[in-house]
Amino acid sequence: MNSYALDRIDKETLMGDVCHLDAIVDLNTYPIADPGSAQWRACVKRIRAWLADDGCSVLSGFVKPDIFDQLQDESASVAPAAYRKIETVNAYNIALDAPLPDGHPGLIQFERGNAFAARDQIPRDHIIQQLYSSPIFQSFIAACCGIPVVYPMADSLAGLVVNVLDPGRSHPWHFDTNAYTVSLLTQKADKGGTFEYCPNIRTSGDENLSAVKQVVTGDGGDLVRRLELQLGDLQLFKGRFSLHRVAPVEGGRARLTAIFAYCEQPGVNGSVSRTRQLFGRGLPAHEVAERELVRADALMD
Ligand SMILES: O=C(O)CCC(=O)C(=O)O
Ligand SMILES: [Fe+2]
Repeated sequence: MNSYALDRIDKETLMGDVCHLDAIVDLNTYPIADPGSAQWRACVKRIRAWLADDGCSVLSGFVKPDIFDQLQDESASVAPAAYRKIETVNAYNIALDAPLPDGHPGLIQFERGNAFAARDQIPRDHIIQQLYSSPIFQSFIAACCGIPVVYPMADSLAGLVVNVLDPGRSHPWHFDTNAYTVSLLTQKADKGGTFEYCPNIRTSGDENLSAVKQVVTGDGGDLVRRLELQLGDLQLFKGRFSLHRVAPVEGGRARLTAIFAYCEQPGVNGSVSRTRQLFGRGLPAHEVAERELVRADALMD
């Protein structure tokens, strides 16, 4: 790895970035602003070990407690703008009439009740926008994922979203399109809204349909782990291989998470159909992406 890809960025930008991060991140516990230092390496090593073992790593108290109120208020302010459309889906997010053999877990259908506020609906000065765009944060994320560099998406909708789960709603069992997902809890539900996941239940070469079927039919048993995330916790998660869901939210308050989507190549946009499904609209850039879609693996979704 080169100097954590920061050599591409001028010094002034980096110093400004450190100042921003110092106001947001608990840099004593998570020394991300000092790339390559012994503390930074130790922190990255710990996170990579968790990810390899569990498919998930939670950085508790990543955000400083003195900005919890701001973090929560900001995401609560964009939540009303989220595109709300209750949909019927399957764990692979493929067409409900896709030809699948009898007994296939993709035939099990769920109600997807979460809604996404898109990046262009989140003010540029919000904490989550600053984190998403931070070169130092990106460099730390790349190292944790074991890749030389990550890029923010070119997509001005899907790159950064607030995932809104209103009371009574859930985000059902699914796999993500990205290998890694980075998210930050910005508002906790009063009750419910537990994150549940099955570490590395499939690989790029093996769908492991029987285990997936067990989980999606409610018989997951020991395959399922549960996480009670707290406000300000950063979560790194291997969502392409680990089936996961957010259980129904109870009480009077929505559960909110910021989801940071990064790619290994610059210039990536989502596909037209997925963009319309998630946000109820698309942009010209999505038409181009549709024609030039590059696949990273041969999995079905
Ligand atoms: O909001 C969460 O904690 C999980 C969201 C998720 O799984 C997703 O957006 O794919
Ligand atoms: Fe997901």
